[in-house]
Amino acid sequence: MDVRTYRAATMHEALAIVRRELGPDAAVLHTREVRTRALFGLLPGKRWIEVTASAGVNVPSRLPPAAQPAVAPALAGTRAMSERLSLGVAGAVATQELSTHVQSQLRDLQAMVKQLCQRAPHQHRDLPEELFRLYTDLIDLDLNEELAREFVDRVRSSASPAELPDPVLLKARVARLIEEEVSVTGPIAVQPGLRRVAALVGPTGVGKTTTIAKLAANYRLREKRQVGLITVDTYRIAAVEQLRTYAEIIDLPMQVVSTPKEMRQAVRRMGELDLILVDTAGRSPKDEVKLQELKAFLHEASADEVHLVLSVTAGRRTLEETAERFAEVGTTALVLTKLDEAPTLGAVLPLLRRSRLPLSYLTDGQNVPDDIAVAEPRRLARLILNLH
Ligand SMILES: Nc1nc2c(ncn2[C@@H]2O[C@H](COP(=O)(O)OP(=O)(O)OP(=O)(O)O)[C@@H](O)[C@H]2O)c(=O)[nH]1
Ligand SMILES: [Mg+2]
Repeated sequence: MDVRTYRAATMHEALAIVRRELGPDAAVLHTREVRTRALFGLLPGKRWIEVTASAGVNVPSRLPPAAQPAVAPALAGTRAMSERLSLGVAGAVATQELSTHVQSQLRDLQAMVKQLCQRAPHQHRDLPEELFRLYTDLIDLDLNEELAREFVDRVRSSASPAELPDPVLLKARVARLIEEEVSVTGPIAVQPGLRRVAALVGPTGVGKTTTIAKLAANYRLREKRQVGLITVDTYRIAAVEQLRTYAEIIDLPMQVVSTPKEMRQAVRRMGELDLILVDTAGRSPKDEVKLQELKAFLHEASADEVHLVLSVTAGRRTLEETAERFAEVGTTALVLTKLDEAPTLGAVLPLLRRSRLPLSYLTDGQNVPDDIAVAEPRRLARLILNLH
């Protein structure tokens, strides 16, 4: 690569030399000011401008337009004009495309708003102001539209016109409707000598093992029942250890099984106990093979109760679809966990209606054994409506 250095008294002169020697397309790579020394280096000498340039480097020329030869301004002007024009044209095309895109989105939005406006008054135009507010409050609490409207209609048909302006009374009416909507199992019915097998199933991380520990501790320590634990959670060492730790603290027999056959043997070995709690590995509701495997384990356990554990922090749709998928393993009840973490609980109602499962327990914290309660319609209704 041909790199050369030139010196001149001024920048203008230096660049003129560069242009003359290397041509107008030469790239200026570096400029600096240098001083020579006079009188054996004792006196300050002359000031020079040093320019390093090359004709062989493929970088945009840093030569200023002022230093270009006479024809250059005209050419540069034409080039600049054409660049401006092409930029202008491209810009105009881009702007055009953007505005077409924005316009089409605006049209979609307008259509959507129009549709909603047409639908809303049609669906709710008959509602007096107070009931419309109640409806929107229920939607805010994460109830689906269908249930919210149903509750509002039922409140309307039972409330007198004089009662309508009273929001507290309207909420109390909804609370009663929710109570009617919720069915519960009560606590696991444990009787001395009548071995009962209850299994907990559900997606990963929802709180199955923690809930088993809470149940085990309550039945063993508070109700003095003979309780045993079985876990089929063999693929995750930590999960087995988690349950074993609880078993040791509460002083319970525990067995780990890895096949359905071992499950049958384990249950038989615990035949003298009052309650056997079966912990299972978290399963993705989308994994059909794993669900079938789980079903086989539960079958061999002769489970009297299969509690589906769901965390209320999941969205409404996830809750409903998960319950639907787990139905095929024979779920009989629903445990709702992490009530303490969910901002709203309205999604529980469509879940209960769609799954048709009764509620068994509610958990609202990580503390074993305290953060668990037998599900109770009145408490759940108050929690859903934020009535404390
Ligand atoms: N905030 C809150 N955390 C909970 C509750 N129940 C369980 N957890 C926590 O949720 C996490 C997972 O709990 P696990 O009991 O291990 O869940 P799991 O369903 O057995 O998980 P896998 O066995 O991995 O499927 C732990 O940190 C628990 O302490 C609850 O009601 N509220
Ligand atoms: Mg677990």
